[in-house]
Amino acid sequence: MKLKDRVAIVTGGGQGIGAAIARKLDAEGAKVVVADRNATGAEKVADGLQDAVAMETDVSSEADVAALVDGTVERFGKLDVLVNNAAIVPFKPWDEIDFAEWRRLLSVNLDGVFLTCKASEVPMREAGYGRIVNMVSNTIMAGTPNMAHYIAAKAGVMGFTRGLATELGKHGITVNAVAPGLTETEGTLDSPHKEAFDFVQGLQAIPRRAVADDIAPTVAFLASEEAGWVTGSTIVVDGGHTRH
Ligand code: 4PL
Repeated sequence: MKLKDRVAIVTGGGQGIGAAIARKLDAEGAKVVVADRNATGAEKVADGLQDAVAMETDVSSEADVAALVDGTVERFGKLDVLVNNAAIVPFKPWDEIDFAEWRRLLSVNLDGVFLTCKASEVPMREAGYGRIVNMVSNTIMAGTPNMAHYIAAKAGVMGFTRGLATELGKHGITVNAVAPGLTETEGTLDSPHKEAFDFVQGLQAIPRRAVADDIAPTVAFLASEEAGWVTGSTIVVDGGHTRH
């Protein structure tokens, strides 16, 4: 058990890759706060875990994020691990992305990461220990169509990961990113992304569809104590699609 008695927040933990991460951290012994805008989804995931709670959270809201971090420390006494997984995953041709849509995506997928890191860093710095894992995407490397604003935000998170790692290393806090490729989830299967599976599979080194459980173990490793010398890195977990 890599995470015995560690306390973790997983944003977007109510479904998809986030839910798989919540279950994996739980299996490794962590107490998990499942944060999601969808309270029902978060509760369903938390109910299946050993010592977990659901918290309804919109990561683009500073007040929600403050309540999430304060609530975690109140409930479990500390915060060791923050997994920034919550995101909008759009499928929008460039011609349909107007400025309002661009701003909305950036506010959730990029500002949301700023807010959770800003709030979580306080108890982590006090403890002199922390693990921050930011979920990005191999679309940064692939330039996947119909997601220009999403790619911009994820590349922003990757850059932020490097900058924040530099500033927090002296406090015992590591900051890393995980970049999945196209993965089977409720979200991708219920969207135009599902049309891309066969094409993407043809580009991968390993010819099968990714599932959320293919992604979670890499997150658990970076969240663990033994990953202490890894910081500022982005690990691509995409079956060899981009080979970065
Ligand atoms: C290759 O992160 O990485 C579709 C949708 N295709 O969200 C993603 C690829 C999608 C991706 C992603």
